[in-house]
Amino acid sequence: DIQGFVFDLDGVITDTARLHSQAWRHIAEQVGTPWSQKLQDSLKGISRMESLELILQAGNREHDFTDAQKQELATAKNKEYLRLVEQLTPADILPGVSDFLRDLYNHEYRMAIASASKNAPTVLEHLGIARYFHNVVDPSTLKHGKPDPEIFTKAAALINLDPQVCIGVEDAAAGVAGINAAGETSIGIGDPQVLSAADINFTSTEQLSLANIRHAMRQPVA
Ligand code: G16
Ligand code: MG
Repeated sequence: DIQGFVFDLDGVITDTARLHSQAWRHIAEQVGTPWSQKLQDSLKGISRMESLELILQAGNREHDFTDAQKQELATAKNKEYLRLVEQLTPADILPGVSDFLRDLYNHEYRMAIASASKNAPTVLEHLGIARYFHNVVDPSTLKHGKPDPEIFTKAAALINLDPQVCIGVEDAAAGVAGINAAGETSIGIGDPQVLSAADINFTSTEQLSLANIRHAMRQPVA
């Protein structure tokens, strides 16, 4: 029986991608590398320093900066990102997510966040939902990013559960792959063709409910 839920943050709980993009765009302008939708999409779920490398590569500028200068650029991006995060409110929670989290909490499921973002705790505070989560994985403690299962394995361990009794919720194919490799049940939010590896597919966060999950699993969740 399912006892816990592990959530990705960006694209599942809220849309932080637009804020990351806004902040990275300024850095791209500053270093003179071109911005494109494709570049923007490639940054989803990728760590801060890896994102910077992709942006520099897009303008063939990856060898033009010292490590110290790259650190400065990443710090500047984060400062801008945090300024944007300050403006987040509960209204920025994706549709259906607040009710679902409250329902899980009332049913005493254990809940954790598995996000590549070091700013996840700050984002949760601004959204007003930090209290629902028993734990947030600190991505700086990880050796591998998604699709490696490490972040999902760690999330289950932090809420004292075996992966087999956890459901992971993701909007990215790499995340779904990580959940599956961790031995958890996966819910993919988004295009079911892109997320065909997921055990359960929902096209929108609005479909997140215990009733829908029970129906999809055809067995009692509680
Ligand atoms: C998120 C975003 C990525 C971002 C990463 C690191 O991942 O999707 O674009 O680069 O976090 O964020 P930070 O610079 O705040 O540490 P996720 O796993 O929540 O989708
Ligand atoms: Mg995501």
